[in-house]
Amino acid sequence: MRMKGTEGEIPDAHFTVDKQNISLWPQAEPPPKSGLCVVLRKAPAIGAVLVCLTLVLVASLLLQGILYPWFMGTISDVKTNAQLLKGRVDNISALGSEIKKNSGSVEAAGLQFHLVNASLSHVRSQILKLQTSVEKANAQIQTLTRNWEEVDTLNAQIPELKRDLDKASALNAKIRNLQSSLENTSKLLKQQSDILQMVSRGWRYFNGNFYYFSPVLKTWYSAEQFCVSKNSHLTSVTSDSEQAFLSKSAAEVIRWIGLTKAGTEGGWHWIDDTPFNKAQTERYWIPGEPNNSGFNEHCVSIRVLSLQSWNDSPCDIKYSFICKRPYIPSEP
Ligand SMILES: [Ca+2]
Repeated sequence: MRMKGTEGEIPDAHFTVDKQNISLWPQAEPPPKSGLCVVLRKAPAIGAVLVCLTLVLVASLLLQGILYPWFMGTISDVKTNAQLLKGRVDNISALGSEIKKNSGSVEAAGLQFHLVNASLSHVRSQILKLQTSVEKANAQIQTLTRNWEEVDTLNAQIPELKRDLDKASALNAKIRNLQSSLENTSKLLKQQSDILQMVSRGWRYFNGNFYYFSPVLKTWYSAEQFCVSKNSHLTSVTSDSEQAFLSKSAAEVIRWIGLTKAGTEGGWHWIDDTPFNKAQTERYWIPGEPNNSGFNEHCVSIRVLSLQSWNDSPCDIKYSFICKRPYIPSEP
């Protein structure tokens, strides 16, 4: 061991301990072991040994007094640090378990996050669709608004339109009347046309009937056959005006009419099936007629220009004759 003092004042002290032998020397290099036995043998050296031992004891005591508390303090510090470390390790373990626990939650949270993201995307697309729908609805609302404004304009025009409609209704009524008049005129024209057509064929029109005054002479039956061939019969007489018309138109030429007793038991009848009115026709006979001269006068003719113009004659005599045909308006 080497104890170093203040440089220049105290020289370094050197010593060795070897099997209960302590050697001291003043210089850096120790003396050779062969010299130790020499020292032990020397009495004055014992005091130095004692001094050395004393110094060793003092040094040991000093070391024990200084190092032990330091060592114990260090141990205590180590223990404290170890406890602190243990506490931290425990905390770290607890944190690890917490982290493990939380990692599952983090995964679940991640999954939830993805789901939420997907839902958000869906919601965004729905929002976009809704925006599109809202835009379309707005456009339709604007169109409806414009249409409504047009409806308002039309509503404002309704009174005027109603007046026009009333005028149109009045015009329609006039047109209907005109149409009716035109139809009547058309009927009359058609009737005139029919009459003219019949007149052009030699017939005369009177009070709804056509009459044909034949220029040729035929027996009563042949005359009737001729009339039938012209869609008519020998004429009947149903009124004073007709009787006056026939006697006047006969122009004092003897002409057969359609009254006969032939085919019956003495009774007069009209060949066109008009009911015979004996009371009304009494005044149409020439006074003294019918006399049934020779009991053979079964057919009637008009002989004179008078309301009393009828005479019964034999049916096979050839006279002129009068056919009668009701006027039936033809379809337009
Ligand atoms: Ca007669």
